[in-house]
Amino acid sequence: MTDEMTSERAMQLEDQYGAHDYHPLPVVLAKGEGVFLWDVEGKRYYDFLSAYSAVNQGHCHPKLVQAMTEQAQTLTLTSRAFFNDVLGPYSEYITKLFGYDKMLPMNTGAEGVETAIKLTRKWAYEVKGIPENQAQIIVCEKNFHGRTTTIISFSSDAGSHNNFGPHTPGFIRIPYNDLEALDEALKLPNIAGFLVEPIQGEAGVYVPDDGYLKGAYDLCQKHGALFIADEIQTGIGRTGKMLACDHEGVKPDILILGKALSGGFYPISCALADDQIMDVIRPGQHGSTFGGNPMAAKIAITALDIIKDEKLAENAERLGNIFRKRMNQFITKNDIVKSVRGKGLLNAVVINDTEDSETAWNICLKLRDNGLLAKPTHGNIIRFAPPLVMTEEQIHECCDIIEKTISDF
Ligand code: IF1
Repeated sequence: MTDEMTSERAMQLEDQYGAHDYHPLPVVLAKGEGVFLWDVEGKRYYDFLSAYSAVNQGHCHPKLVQAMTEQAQTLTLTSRAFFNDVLGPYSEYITKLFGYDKMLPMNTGAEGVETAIKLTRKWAYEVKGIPENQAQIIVCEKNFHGRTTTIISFSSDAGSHNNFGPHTPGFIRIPYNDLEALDEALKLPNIAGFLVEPIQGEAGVYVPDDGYLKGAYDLCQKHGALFIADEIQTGIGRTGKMLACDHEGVKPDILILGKALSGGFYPISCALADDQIMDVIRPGQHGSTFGGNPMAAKIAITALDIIKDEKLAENAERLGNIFRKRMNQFITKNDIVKSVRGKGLLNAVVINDTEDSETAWNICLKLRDNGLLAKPTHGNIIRFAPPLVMTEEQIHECCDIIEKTISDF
């Protein structure tokens, strides 16, 4: 009989037997439902991280529980060595929903990004005619696209990058939100594409100037390079539209989705593109054991249906405006919060302290005590990203908690 589980015991076990690749906020969660989480001792919290925007539909959404349970009792995995009866309908559904000829199913977000990189390089050699092994992909300073060896090769974050070499070549880093820099880089030889987050999440919810995405897209078109949008965190309703690119009417050449594509039930990602790009991949040139499995396909269809049926993008737009309005009013009444930024329900509050300070962390500890879970992205930036199923009454209650916590700080 294992000992009674307590928060203390859970943290001790994880510390002793788990790699220390994270520094979690000291809270141990045991149950989730909608916008709420409960810890081992039964204390309830508002979730303002949504598992980094993977739980846009709310924790344990009943329709996703039902879809996963039914498929789990029917057929979970065949591998792509054979066909299954769900991948086809899912492929049709998602390509028509986002307006692309084809989709390539993977699992984690990083695998979705790696797929986009491989598609871009192969397209560069076989369609654009760039000399073999010379393709360059432009990325941004402070990017976050995942943790694989190739992806961290172009990270500007020392902790993600250092001592994981030798690094994969073929990437050029430019400043984010800088069309001049992009235009200059696109003039360099052998440019295959530009990989960008429509809003930089981990960097601290950096929202680019209005027109940046459209300007970047147009520059890529002008120079014959692919515009590749990583909507793994900003997509699926999070920023108040189905995609963050929708705010500027931009349709990426390659669209990468993940996280909330599964509503937090299962790692599901994909890359979408039209035939001229997607058809460079021939049988046996890419794939994954779990990619496109029938359970993932069923969950993804349901997860997307929920976003549409419950109008969660519209809800995110409306509640995000209320949140930023409240925070901007609060800023005038205290000197700890410097600014608030974001789109829809992807927001961050900038604390009036240095990037290496503990202030944001300490505020998050107090928020936890007051029943709201959030996590700093840097020493002075706290991300606030609740599930998109929140109500207006709840967002006001959460603003009350945030304002009271910071005022008492
Ligand atoms: C961690 C945050 C980090 C992502 C974008 C691809 C991926 C992510 C825009 C990779 C993943 C997660 C990973 C997690 C923390 C979180 C994160 F920005 F969301 F906060 F790290 F930057 N593109 N983001 O945000 O997707 O392979 O994880 O499924 O690694 O610490 P993944």
